[in-house]
Amino acid sequence: NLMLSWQRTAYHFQPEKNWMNDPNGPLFYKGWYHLFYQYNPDSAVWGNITWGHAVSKDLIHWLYLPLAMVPDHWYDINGVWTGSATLLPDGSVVILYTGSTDEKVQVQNLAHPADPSDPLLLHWIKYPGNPVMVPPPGIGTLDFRDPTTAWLTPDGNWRLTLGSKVNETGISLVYQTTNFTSYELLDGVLHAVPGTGMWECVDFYPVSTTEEIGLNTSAFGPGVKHVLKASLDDSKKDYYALGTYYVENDTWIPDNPVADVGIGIRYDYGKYYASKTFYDQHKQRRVLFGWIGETDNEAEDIKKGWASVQSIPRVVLFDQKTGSNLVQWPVEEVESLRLTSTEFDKVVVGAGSVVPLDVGTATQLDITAEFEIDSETLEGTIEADIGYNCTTSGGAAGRGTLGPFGLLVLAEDSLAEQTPVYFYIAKDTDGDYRTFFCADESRSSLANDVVKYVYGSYVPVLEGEKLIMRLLVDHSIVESFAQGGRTVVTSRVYPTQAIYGAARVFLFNNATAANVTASLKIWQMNSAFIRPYFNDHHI
Ligand code: DQQ
Repeated sequence: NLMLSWQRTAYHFQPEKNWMNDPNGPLFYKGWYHLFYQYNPDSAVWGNITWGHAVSKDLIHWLYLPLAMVPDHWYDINGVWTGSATLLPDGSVVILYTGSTDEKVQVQNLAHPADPSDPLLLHWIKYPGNPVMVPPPGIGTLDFRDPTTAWLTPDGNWRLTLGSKVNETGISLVYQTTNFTSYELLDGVLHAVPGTGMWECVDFYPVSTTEEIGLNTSAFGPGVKHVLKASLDDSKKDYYALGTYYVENDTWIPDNPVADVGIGIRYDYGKYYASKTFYDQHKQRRVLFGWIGETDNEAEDIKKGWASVQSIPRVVLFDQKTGSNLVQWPVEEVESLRLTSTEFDKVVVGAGSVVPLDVGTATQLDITAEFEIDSETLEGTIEADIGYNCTTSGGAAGRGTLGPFGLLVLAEDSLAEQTPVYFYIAKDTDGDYRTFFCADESRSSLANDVVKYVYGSYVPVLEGEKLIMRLLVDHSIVESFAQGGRTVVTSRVYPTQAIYGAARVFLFNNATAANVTASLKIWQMNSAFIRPYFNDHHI
């Protein structure tokens, strides 16, 4: 369908056809990155969930492989749901995943590669003793899912955690094992947060507070904090918090209780859910995948024959500068897609103006931009602007003293369609400035049957720092990173005019009382090869 084919992305992972959701079991094995994913082989809507499978040498170019696991046993006949891979010290791999049984009870199952010498890990064997974990007393049969990668404790036991809830309190249960076939539920919970509801796709991993490297999931000790992430079923948002893991009594305590899991900060303030990290032993980094769903209606997805993309994999690091958040940054391999670039040096964008940036076609771009605001304005007296909030503000069209200003991408010449990504500087009653990073989808499409939000959040800006953003633009998706990845916003948009050769980029400044100066470098991006590994003849 040519009408809808432009919505396909050029360098984001997406299935050839049909429905995809959560990333599952990412790992690096014998020279290949493996990505599994929740997949419906029969339709562009959720259902009949299997594990799709793809491999890559660089996390950007992907080869689709045959389905890794399908619902074919009583313990997963209603779906091979989300799970994780664990790489054991002897180099072998185990997978734990949730099965929805013949009675729709959620249980955890074990699988391992049929041929460990096969770098493609084409065939998987489900353990004959499955399920290996069933809902314990007090836990609902529909509230017990998504096991994490296991970690090794100093006394030689493996532990993993998985999400659940008790009443409206989201919780994470911990199981211990030595052999992956029999498990003991530990007393208490890893963590619980009242009012957050069911925790899906819990992730739990260490980050280094002293070095810019990723850590193996079993790393522990001084200079290490632990991240706990939960995907909130009620709001479909991924929240994380930094804290300390106490292996002795198996609890995790957040650094900042008011910014606890589910009530504090998020990986991404846009369309982004059910994410999962893995430790990439090949490049000593921790890499994050996230599911970017559709925000059009189901009928459109069925018409176009596919649904969802995965985010560009992001490296995750502890932010040593702020000490209170992670930074996320697209894997360096995405830069191999950069083609020609155009630089713009110190472009002055007057209050209330729009400046076109001539880069030719603007559907596949990597943009870095830095902004400076008139220092005179900052010194002057400006009215307090407390309680600014991207979502409830007037979006990019609303005007304040010191913002919004930024970029209009996937914009067409008349600006009838545009996706603004911008900063807004607000002033507190106590005179402090607070910077927000937002994306406004409200004019992203002339179609009226798609969801259009204004997204965003606060972004920490330290003394002396310029305001910087990086945008990955790819036809119907914009991934935006502020201040090196402290705050991230992903926009899923459906332009109807700003497509192919008609898509443009502009600078804009809707502040009433400040000029901004912008310097940018904009690359055209090549398409990635994302195609079947085998032709039909070989399968
Ligand atoms: N998706 C899976 C579940 C998980 C949910 C089912 C999160 O295992 O809780 O497709 O999107």
